[in-house]
Amino acid sequence: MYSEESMGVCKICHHELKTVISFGKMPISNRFVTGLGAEEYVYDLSLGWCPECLMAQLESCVDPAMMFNDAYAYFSSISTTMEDHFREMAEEIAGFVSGRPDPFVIELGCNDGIMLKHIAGRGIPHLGIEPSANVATRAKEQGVQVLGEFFDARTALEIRERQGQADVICGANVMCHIEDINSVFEGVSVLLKPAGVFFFQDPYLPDIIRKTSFDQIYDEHVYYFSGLAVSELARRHGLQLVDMVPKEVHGGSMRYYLRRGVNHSVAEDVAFHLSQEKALNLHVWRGYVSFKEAVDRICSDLKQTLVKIKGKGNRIAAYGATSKSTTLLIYSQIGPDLIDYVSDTTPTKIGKYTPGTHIPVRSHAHFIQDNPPYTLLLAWNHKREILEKEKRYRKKGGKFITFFPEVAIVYPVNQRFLHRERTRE
Ligand code: JHZ
Ligand code: SAH
Ligand code: ZN
Repeated sequence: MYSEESMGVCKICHHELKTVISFGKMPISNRFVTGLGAEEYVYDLSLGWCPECLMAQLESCVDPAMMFNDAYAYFSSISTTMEDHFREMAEEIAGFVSGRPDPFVIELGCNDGIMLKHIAGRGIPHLGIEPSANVATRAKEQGVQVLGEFFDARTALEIRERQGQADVICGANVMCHIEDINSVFEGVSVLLKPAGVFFFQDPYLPDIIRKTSFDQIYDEHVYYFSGLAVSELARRHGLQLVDMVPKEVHGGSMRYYLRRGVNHSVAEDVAFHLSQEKALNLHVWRGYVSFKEAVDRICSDLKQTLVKIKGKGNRIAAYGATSKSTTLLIYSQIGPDLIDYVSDTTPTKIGKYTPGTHIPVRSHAHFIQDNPPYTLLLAWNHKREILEKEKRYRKKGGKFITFFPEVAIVYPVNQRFLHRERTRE
């Protein structure tokens, strides 16, 4: 189901949404531009919140086939942090299925096989569901079994018919991408063995609100989950939220564990996280009213900081041509006049231009050679890994500019200690 006409209505319970923030017209966040003449597809990006089922979500969505296809720009295996993270996830799954008869593991959105290659390597029967053909090919090259489709209730029935039910159904950074999430949950509840586990992780709404990390809001992220909303969604589909485990990746994520049925023992942490979410007022409209103001403050601080630095004749590069920076750059009106280029290690992004803002994407080798005095850290979620990787750049005087929860410049005082200069009084 892809529905421009359902704009402003909750995709889960059909209640009217309340608008949290509108960003205006945006291009497709992962569609890097080859030639500058061509017109880009645009849509209205706005975040809404449903007062009935408590789900934060986009008010209108982009057709999934326009985002996830054979030219998908995001390859998961771009960071060693994520490689480590998914190796651990595979170990947890292997532990869970060990000793079970006929184990079967399904991952939605397996991308380039970053997680499932470890399951395949252990000889555990598995299936990755991955509609983006180019990344799926990479997964297959690593011995992963892949079904090149969009997962929904229909695909679930087809898989069950062919291969039976699964012990584990999981997904990272994919559940929040699927507009028809009711169909996904319906599919999971028929495809999961009665004693199986369904778990998924996505950026956590309370982290987005606390840090004002509004760049997480873009076309691919249809939903912004909280435990409150996930437990309600699970309930509607005969599933139960039994555990919640925070993960540091992607700027603050939450992993949700669900089981079929309703009478499971629930980890104490669930009540803890739900009460924290209520303390942030995420169950009432009050929790969302000041978000736009906080976003606008960061955008204007960031723009002013860059204008000041550029005004003194400095070159400014950016680091990480991320999908999420599309929202940040366009909404803050930061373009090639302020940023000379974005450094990125993804071969298919290099030589192209950022969507909407048209900043050139250059190789990491170019960045090292150019040695710009300032670098805007767009891939802020990989900060630890990148600051470590760029020790030499920093030692030579290179400064990173960060912006969440406020604009700051990371100075290389010495290798182990980071001094942060506040840019606001
Ligand atoms: P990164 C994508 O988001 C899209 P993005 C998607 N919607 C989602 O939810 C998450 O992933 C999972 C580059 N880089 O991870 C590589 C370097 O150049 O923040 C990437 O292009 N050098 C599915 O796009 C980008 O930065 C480095 O050392 O916001 C990082 O993209 C590192 C670590 C990364 O995801
Ligand atoms: N799990 C990986 C990939 C995230 S990128 C990680 O965390 O890094 C999101 C992936 O989900 C993309 O590769 C995209 O093609 C895939 N995807 C999008 N809609 C999907 C759907 N309906 N079913 C399965 N995968 C989907
Ligand atoms: Zn709703």
